[in-house]
Amino acid sequence: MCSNQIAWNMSMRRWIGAAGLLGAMSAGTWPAGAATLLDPPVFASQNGVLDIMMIAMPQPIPTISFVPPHSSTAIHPTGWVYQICPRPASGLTCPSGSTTVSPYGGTRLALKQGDTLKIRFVNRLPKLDPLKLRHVTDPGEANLFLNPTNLHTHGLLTPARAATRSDPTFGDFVFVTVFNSANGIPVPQTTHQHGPIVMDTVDYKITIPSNHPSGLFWFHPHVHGIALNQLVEGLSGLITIGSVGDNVHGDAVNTPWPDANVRHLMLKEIQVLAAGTIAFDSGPQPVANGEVLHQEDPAFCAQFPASTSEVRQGSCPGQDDSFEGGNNYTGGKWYMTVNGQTYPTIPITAPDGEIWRVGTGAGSVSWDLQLVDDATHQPMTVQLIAIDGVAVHLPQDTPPSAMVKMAGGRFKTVPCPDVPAIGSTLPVCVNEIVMMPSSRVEFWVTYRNAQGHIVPPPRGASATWKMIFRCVSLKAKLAAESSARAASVRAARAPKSNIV
Ligand SMILES: [Cu+2]
Repeated sequence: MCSNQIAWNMSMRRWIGAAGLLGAMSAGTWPAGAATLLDPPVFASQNGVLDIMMIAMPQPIPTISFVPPHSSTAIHPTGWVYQICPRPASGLTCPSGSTTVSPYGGTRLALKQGDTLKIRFVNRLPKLDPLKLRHVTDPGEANLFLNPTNLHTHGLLTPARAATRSDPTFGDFVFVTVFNSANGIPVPQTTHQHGPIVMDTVDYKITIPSNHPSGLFWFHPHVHGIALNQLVEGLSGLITIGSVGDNVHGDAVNTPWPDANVRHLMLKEIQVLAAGTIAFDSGPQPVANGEVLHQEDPAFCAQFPASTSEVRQGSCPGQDDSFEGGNNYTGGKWYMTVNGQTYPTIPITAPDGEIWRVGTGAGSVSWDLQLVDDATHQPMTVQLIAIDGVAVHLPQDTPPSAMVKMAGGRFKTVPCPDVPAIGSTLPVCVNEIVMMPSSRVEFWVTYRNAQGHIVPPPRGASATWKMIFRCVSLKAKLAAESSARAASVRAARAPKSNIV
């Protein structure tokens, strides 16, 4: 997958302390044409308040250029994005101009302990073809094709508060559904209607407790039956509370890790179709070139490249799965992006390396990630900083087996050479990270050799962030042995949506 080209070219300084110091950077080298990764745009609280308008709406994705079969014209598929602008803004629209953003890759809401997050939330999502939706025939779900949505702040320790007569705002209340009146009026359902229905807009007011842990969180829609579709169209973003430096200190003089050496990476994935006929729950339906398959299919791509010439840099080609009773996705593409960018370059310029805070807005994909040294083809060791918004803080007598167990087997823990325990905390290093839907992981990236030692990087050193495979079968093994070392998309046959 998630193929990010990373280029190092630096010389080593003496490393000190838990998070360490690493050498100075000179000009990096990476392939021409690979765009440099940009951090998501940020809306930060001021004087204890972040007050924004957030509009869920369709928009072409400029960073994805899909060329259909027998065509030379690229299509920018239409995803669904959160357009965000500061309030007060008049009405239910954001002004055009630089204060309004609507990135497919996601926006970061930067909050502090004690803040109040105020969001005027607006639904301008398109009406959908009910024949292309799952669950629309389930009891109480006949309105799903009108594309109702809402907002959930995943991981925040905040009450699920409903509106009252005296306070019409909602807290993080996933039972309210917001309909776009342009799509028609929802028909009353006799069952499975769990919360209030509102038209077009709702005001959220979410208070961050003054003792809330610092960490990485995210936001996404939470209307049951259609949250998967909205996620894979692009509706998600990041939330940070406090700073990395609240938990991580970088050196012997114990200064907090600087925000300047922190990256935020949002992993998203989207399936784009070539024109043809696709079987949905309702039966076969025609689809157009560039149409997004938001009723996502884990079998869209073959798990392994068909040959060594199939280079999977930020996408994998649709497969003909009809021989297994599935669909023929030939000509389509499953894009795996970082901050909305396909196969970006990440130049590491900070002398101390960087902390990467990674979130996933995937609908059903589990990302199995390794940072692979391009020279040795070995996975590089990184130091784990936080998991799912919780800082890693283990007593010094914790055995490695316990670490693996506590992390639910999602990491491959490896020795952490050159890293002394600081205080009572044991450093944890890994060289493989599995991110299931909704998970977050934060780790420290610096140049380490094949034995995991922090060493001066060779001139022009680079690594590629890859999605690797875990399935062991004869077919898989043969394919793996013959596969190219290039970055690759491993579209695992992951379980269906697991969004909480
Ligand atoms: Cu969630």
